[in-house]
Amino acid sequence: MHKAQAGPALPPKYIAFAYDNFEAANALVNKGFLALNKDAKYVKVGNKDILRLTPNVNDKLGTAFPNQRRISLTDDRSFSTHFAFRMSAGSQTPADGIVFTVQTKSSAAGSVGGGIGYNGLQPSIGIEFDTYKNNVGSESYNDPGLVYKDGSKNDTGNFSNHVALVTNGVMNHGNPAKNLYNVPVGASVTNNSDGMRFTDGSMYYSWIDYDGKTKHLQVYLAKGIQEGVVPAVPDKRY
Ligand SMILES: [Ca+2]
Ligand SMILES: [Ca+2]
Repeated sequence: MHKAQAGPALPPKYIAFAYDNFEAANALVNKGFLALNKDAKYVKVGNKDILRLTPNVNDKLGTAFPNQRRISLTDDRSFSTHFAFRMSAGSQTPADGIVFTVQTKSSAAGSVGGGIGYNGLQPSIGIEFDTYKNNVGSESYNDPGLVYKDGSKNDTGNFSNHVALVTNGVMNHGNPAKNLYNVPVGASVTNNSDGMRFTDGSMYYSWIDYDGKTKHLQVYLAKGIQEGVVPAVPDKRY
């Protein structure tokens, strides 16, 4: 952080912030740096204060957005982010997943269900980690079924496990103009061994880098930091 200098204020060239621990005493948290919505809250797990978007209960919704300092992506600006997440399987098909989104609509945005909180959010881009196959009725999104690490498929039920790049909250992967990339991530067969199944209770790490000059967006995903960086979504230009 830089102290303000005397003289006319210049627009910031960059801003950076990091949370290693969502500690309640964290000054940025207490000052409302992040807007937490609906069921999102800080809870303690072990000796860590984490941001829990939703509890493991049906029909919950939680979002968190920077509340005070918006980041403009005009003038070819770039961004880079890294975060860790964990989703736990319950007694039912786990749903619906989480999304990292960059949007300018509202710090209170969010919606419940198969839209993973960002359905129709415009303008926005979203990188979703989707665990539920929504392919019927008003939630016909052409989500892929489950694909295991060895390449075999399980298309029964509503299990899914994919990463996708979506613009303007157009959830249907059958709309290639808005829904730019969609790739199943190899899941483990047993839900708790090798492979990358988002709801196996493991900690997952994602890096998302956007180059404003080349308009390239890269998403990386790893299970367990010691396993290194595994690209899940190849470089995609749009
Ligand atoms: Ca889905
Ligand atoms: Ca999806």
